[in-house]
Amino acid sequence: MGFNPDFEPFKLPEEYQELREAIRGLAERDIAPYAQDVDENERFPEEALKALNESGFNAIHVPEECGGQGADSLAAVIVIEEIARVCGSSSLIPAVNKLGTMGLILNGSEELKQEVLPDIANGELASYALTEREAGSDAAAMKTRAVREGDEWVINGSKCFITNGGRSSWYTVMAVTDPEAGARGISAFMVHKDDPGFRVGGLEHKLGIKGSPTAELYFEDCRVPASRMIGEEGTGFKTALQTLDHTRPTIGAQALGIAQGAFDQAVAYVKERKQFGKAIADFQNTQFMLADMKMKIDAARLMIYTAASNAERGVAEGGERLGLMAAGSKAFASDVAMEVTVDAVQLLGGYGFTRDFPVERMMRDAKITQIYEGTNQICRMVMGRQILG
Ligand code: COS
Repeated sequence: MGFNPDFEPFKLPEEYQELREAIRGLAERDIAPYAQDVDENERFPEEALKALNESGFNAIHVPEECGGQGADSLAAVIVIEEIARVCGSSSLIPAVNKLGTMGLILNGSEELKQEVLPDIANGELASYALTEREAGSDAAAMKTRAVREGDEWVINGSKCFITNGGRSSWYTVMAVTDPEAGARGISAFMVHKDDPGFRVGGLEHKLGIKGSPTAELYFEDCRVPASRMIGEEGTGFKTALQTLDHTRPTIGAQALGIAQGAFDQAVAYVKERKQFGKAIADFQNTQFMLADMKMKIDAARLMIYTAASNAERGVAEGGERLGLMAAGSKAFASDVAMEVTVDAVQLLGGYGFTRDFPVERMMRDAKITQIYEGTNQICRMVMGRQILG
């Protein structure tokens, strides 16, 4: 079989390359200059939100019929990757907008989509509320309860670790509607920040992604119209897990971007830094470290892009199980991000340990990617179950 130079399965089509150039330019111009300040002051990246909203990169996944751009999963991961390359906190704007709306997009009614999604396309934020204090990896053990009263559902309980909580207008909330039915007794709702009985609690003080608020949510007789349920009663846990099958690659993309950002910083530094009369780039130890970092990043990128493309085909083909690749790409890319950022700090030596260079921030930001949207242990468990059928 002869090599056909026109067949380039591992080269992105031109429109994705152009997208990367556009978002990289925006990220370097409008997001990178504020990343250190956002981290040090633990403040929301307002500049990033403005730039992303103005350019439409805030939520490119929202379908065209709901006022969005209808961009595919591969485009979405490229956007998240490029933002994360300069600021992990800011990359959570498009990533969590997708997480907070994916269940609705997959399983919600047209009316509910029209009620919610135009707001997100127009620059408001969405979040995803699954986790509770006593129900993290074991998400089906949640206690938040929704009871039907006439044309409304009344929700009571609390959620924690909600990314962009307090900044979002819309929340996808999973709650128990039938306590006797286990995972099949959970339903998903869209809750608005102005719904009566909805309250945002305290913020977490974290190791990294300090620009993105992580909040508790309280539901105290919180009333939502019955039309706000996503899909049928009892399908909420499936919606929650299907969502994660689509969005774990987006967290993988965040990890990939953080790794690439740290790698780029390290490459620039070793060419400048001189010790023993030459640039440290001239030492074989440095070259071997960079080679290992590059191999891992390239492998992670292939996995993430494959998982994202797979998710797109899954939608087109009617919801095939996507979990294996989604969980694997997220776990792999986040482990890579941790390893690469630690190595980047090492290559910068004492300077890498200071806040004068961004690699220590990237190292701290990388850690959460091994934990959220399914710890890497849960991701491996999801993979194990699928491998063994
Ligand atoms: N898509 C759709 N449905 C799925 C699914 C998927 N990917 N995975 C499982 N389901 C269904 C199962 O088919 C089962 O439904 P039926 O009883 O109708 O067959 C139901 O969901 C329960 O599945 P299972 O028994 O496997 O649930 P478990 O409680 O054993 O485990 C895990 C589910 C551990 C995979 C899940 O709780 C999980 O992913 N936990 C991590 C949560 C997480 O990622 N949190 C981070 C939140 S975002 S920061």
